[in-house]
Amino acid sequence: MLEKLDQIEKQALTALEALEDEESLLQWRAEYLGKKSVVMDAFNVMRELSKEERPLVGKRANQVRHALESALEERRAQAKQTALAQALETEQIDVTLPGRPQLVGRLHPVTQTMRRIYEIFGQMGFQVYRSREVETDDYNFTYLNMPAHHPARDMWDTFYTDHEDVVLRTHTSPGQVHAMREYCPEPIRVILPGMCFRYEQVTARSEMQFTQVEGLAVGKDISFGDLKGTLSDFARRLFKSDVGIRFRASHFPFTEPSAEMDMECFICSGEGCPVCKHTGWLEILGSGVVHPNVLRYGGYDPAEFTGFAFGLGPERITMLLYQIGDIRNFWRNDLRFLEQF
Ligand code: FA5
Repeated sequence: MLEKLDQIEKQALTALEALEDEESLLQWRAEYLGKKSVVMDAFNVMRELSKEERPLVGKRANQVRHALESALEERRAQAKQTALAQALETEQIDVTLPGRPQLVGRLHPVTQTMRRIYEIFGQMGFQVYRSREVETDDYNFTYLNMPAHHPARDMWDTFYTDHEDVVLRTHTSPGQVHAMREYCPEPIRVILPGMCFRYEQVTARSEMQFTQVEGLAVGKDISFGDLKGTLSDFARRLFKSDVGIRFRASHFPFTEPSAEMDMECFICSGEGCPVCKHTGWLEILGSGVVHPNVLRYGGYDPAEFTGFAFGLGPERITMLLYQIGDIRNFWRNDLRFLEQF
């Protein structure tokens, strides 16, 4: 048996030298180290051996097994090295090729402005209140003090739907009444952001679809002075400078008195250009003291409560912040434009 083991060891090691690929190495392993191999068989036949022979054969069989196992591992490592050397020789890597850039997405410039607006009003104690984009005629008009057939409705070119009384909201103001009905009789300090839709001629400063951020404060002793202070402070925080602003008397059926806030046109520095309609000023929001009828529709007693409201246009503000000359860029999906922000 001992002689047989010596012979097998020699034979196995010689055979191993000629092998390279993993498949033939596995075959070799099965033949010389597998269950039915001579080496393993030596352990099985031990029982039949004499007492003296048994430990000698056992020891030798173990030695051979270990020798073959380590020879196999060594051969495997060698084969790996050879394969690597061959690959380096034949497959060339051009390290001077430019890498493939990873496309990283980013927030739309208007979304960035909206988030800045939330942050500033958040610091002033306003919470974000989400309201629906599809509205009933009542919320978009009637509860905002514009009964059916009232000519003031013409101030907003409206997308009507096939459903009677259902419109795409023309402004975020209907959210005022939703918020009031939910919070009444508590005081309110909310902003209501979202998309609005108008059946309008698209120009450099007006889109059919645009965002607004509405603001609403309802409580006791709230005055027009609070409105002016809040909005002036907002403008200072947003533009981080003493940008020229002005309040201009205006009219909205749901506020009395009403005012629009303009900002000095950044594009022409007040000289006049198509964006500011050659006035030097850009209107960015409408505002006013909440009309008593609207408070009543919201459930508040106007003898006890007052409030102010405003609706601003993030697109217009983004145009001012980055000196963008045409509002239509926001929906063109042109990456050359969007990647600048
Ligand atoms: C309103 O929509 C009123 N709901 C605002 C308001 C709220 C007044 C609360 C009083 C109290 P106006 O139509 O002016 O008002 O629009 C408000 C702002 O939305 C404008 O100043 C402008 O910044 C923006 N805006 C209006 N129309 C467009 C448009 N077509 N494209 C882009 N921005 C617009």
